[in-house]
Amino acid sequence: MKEIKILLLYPPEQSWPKTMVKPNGSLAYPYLAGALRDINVESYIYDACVGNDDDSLDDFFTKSSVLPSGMIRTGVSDERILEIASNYDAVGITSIFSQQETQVLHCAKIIKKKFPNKLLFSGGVNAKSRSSIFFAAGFDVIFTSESEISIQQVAKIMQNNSSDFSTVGKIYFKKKDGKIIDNSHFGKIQIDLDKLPIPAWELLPNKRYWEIGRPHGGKAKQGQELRYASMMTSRGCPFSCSYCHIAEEVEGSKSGAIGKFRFKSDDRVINELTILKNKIGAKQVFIEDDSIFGMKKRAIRLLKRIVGFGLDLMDVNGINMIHLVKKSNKAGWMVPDEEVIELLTEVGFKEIVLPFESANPRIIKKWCSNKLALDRFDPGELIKTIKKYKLYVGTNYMLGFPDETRKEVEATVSFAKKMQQYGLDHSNFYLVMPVPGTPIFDYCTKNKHLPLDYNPDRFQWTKANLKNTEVGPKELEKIRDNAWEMCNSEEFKNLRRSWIVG
Ligand code: B12
Ligand code: SF4
Repeated sequence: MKEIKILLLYPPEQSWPKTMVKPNGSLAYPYLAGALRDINVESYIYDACVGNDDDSLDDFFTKSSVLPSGMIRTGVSDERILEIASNYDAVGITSIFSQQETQVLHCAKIIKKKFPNKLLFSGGVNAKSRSSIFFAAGFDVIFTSESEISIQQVAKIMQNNSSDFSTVGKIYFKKKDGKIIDNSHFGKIQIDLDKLPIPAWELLPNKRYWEIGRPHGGKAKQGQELRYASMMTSRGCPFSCSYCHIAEEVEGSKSGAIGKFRFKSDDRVINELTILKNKIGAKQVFIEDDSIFGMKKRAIRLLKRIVGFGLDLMDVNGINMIHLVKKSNKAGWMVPDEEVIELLTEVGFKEIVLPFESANPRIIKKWCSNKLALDRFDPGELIKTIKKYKLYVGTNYMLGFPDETRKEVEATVSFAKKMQQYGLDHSNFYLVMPVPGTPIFDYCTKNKHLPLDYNPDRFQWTKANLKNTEVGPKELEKIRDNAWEMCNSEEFKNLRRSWIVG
């Protein structure tokens, strides 16, 4: 059996001027490295945005360079990436963010050019959706789903000195003759999440992330020591929003049933928390579940245990408003679920962001899974109730759906303005940004709202990309900018501006 070593590389980050660079550090690699560890295959995670102990942050992190696109590149040099890659038999490069694609492809090209015999593979929703571009850049294997099982299979084949991956499901791969084989129609994902490997968090450059101190959300107190880590207690979601990568992923799709809500047992979650606290030395934890309240009672129980654990909850992803309200005596009408809101305060929540998305029930119904439209509850009442518990309340809105009328865009902005009077702390406005792998992306390409040669560098929430819309891109960007200025306090705006670097 051949001994093999696998490098898992986060590429350098690219960002538009006036936005903040935050290192990736997402959970794909800790899970994949955990899967490889479980079959005794050595792997190493290198984040080219922040480097490792042999790289001095002062040499590159604060000295970003400008790319031909006008975006800013933050990370170690190409030469350094090649030096690291030289020690491994295979290199994986994650592509979960479409807006980082250019950096992924660049890394692939330079590595393949220098080391044509190294196996190059990628995964993540963007890689799966843009596989022909990825193969053209030099990738040999693209994983089309959650990959803990399939990466072990690929590694075992490499150990047998073979590159015939025809038995591995949930991948596309390039044969020696250049032919691309699609194996996405078979293969397994993990349904029982307790069987997932324990993430190898220790392989992340945690100390560097903490030193840089740019966690991806939450409110850090002035002077608070940051030692944060991410975890997931569940995968999947009961909803299927048009702009979500798991919305149409069911049994038989290219990724399989990754949209299905699955969760870890309490014991498993406690085990992971223990590792985070004792082995990783984390003090704060981000819960990254897509839909933490997919089962409300379970979520509350778990959140309580997390707080009792001596780790601070930094932020929780995936809270839908439907979980903050409950049925009332009036048929179809929902009222704030004070019990849940109070519990959230007890478990340590400092902030809740309400994803209103749109003030128009038509839009919510058509594009946002009909989650919770304004004709089913009183939003002012919800904000006031949450404020009663002294929580910080932000809101998120989306503007510029492909068929959204001018009147509808204006209605959302006026609604946001009106909500301010209930004591909101901030209002964020995101331009609809259809990304590959989502139903809205397919709709937009089919209906000629997105040109086939669209530019993934522009997949950023302040940039309008859609064509043939009632409100044109330039005007939409202006409406967004004005809405943000109008609906936020000077204090909040100054805080956000102070985050900008580069
Ligand atoms: C956490 C998170 C973040 C964090 C990441 C930091 C952190 N420390 O975790 C932060 C806040 C920075 C973030 C930011 C953004 N995010 Co985000 N984020 C997520 C989230 C919720 C979880 C990611 C994660 O850890 N998943 C868990 C792991 C285990 O799953 P995974 O990443 O899919 O990996 C598996 C497979 O895909 C595959 N795989 C993945 N990579 C690789 C690589 C190889 C080599 C192999 C073999 C396999 C493989 O195997 C993995 C294990 O099973 C996802 C949604 C989701 N559920 O994934 C959105 C998601 C990735 N984010 C998304 C978006 C849109 C954004 C933002 C643009 C939001 C914004 N408006 O700014 C930014 C972009 C940031 C950037 N750098 O460009 C989209 C991306 C869609 C797209 N096509 O681009 C997603 C998919 C959410 C969604 N449903 O739309 N995000
Ligand atoms: S609620 Fe969130 S995770 Fe669930 S389908 Fe909608 S966008 Fe995706």
